[in-house]
Amino acid sequence: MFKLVALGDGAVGKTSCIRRYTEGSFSERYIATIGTTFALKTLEVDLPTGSRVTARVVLWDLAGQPTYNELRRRYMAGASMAIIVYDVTRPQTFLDIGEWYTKLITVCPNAVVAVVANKIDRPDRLVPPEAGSMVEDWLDVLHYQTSAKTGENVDTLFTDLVTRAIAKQHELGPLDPTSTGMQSQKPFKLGV
Ligand SMILES: Nc1nc2c(ncn2[C@@H]2O[C@H](COP(=O)(O)OP(=O)(O)OP(=O)(O)O)[C@@H](O)[C@H]2O)c(=O)[nH]1
Ligand SMILES: [Mg+2]
Repeated sequence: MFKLVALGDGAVGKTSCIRRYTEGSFSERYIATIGTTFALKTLEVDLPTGSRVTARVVLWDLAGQPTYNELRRRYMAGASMAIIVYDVTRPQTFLDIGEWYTKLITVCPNAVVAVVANKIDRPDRLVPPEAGSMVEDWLDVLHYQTSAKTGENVDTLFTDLVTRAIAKQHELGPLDPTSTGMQSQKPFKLGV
């Protein structure tokens, strides 16, 4: 069982990427995530050693709005993977990536991280693909260009992350079973 957290500014498409991956659907309507929610996914992963394993992933979807900073810090604990998402039509969301990365690495220094350039289907794209490649070298993270709308690269993104997380777990040894956050914490909503 692996824990993944989704980070990034409000409305960049964190919920949409998770929904596309776990349910195969997409909605144009923006409904800001309140507090946290989670989804589960079971997948088969081919390891570089040639063996095939079944992995279970808990995908925590954390609200991007700044009010939830404290909550987010608590929910990042124990994550072995993270996606940091930005919206290619809003440069500010790209500029905020460094800050998200710092927040994450302070809590989860061993997490496998992917920076995700989302909404690449949009004709009004402003952040070019080269900017994402620069981040890959700068922060030593994986980098993907996705569209939750068309589904482009979404499966690849998550499958690669899980494959890397499994490889890393082999390097570091097994994690504390309570660290998925499932045993000790329940998702809850704020403001309702
Ligand atoms: N065209 C296009 N629109 C997208 C894509 N991904 C998300 N959107 C739209 O962007 C808006 C925000 O998406 P969400 O997935 O709710 O964003 P979020 O990052 O979860 O936002 P918070 O929960 O507020 O942090 C919605 O209207 C989505 O339909 C995409 O790949 N392409
Ligand atoms: Mg959301």
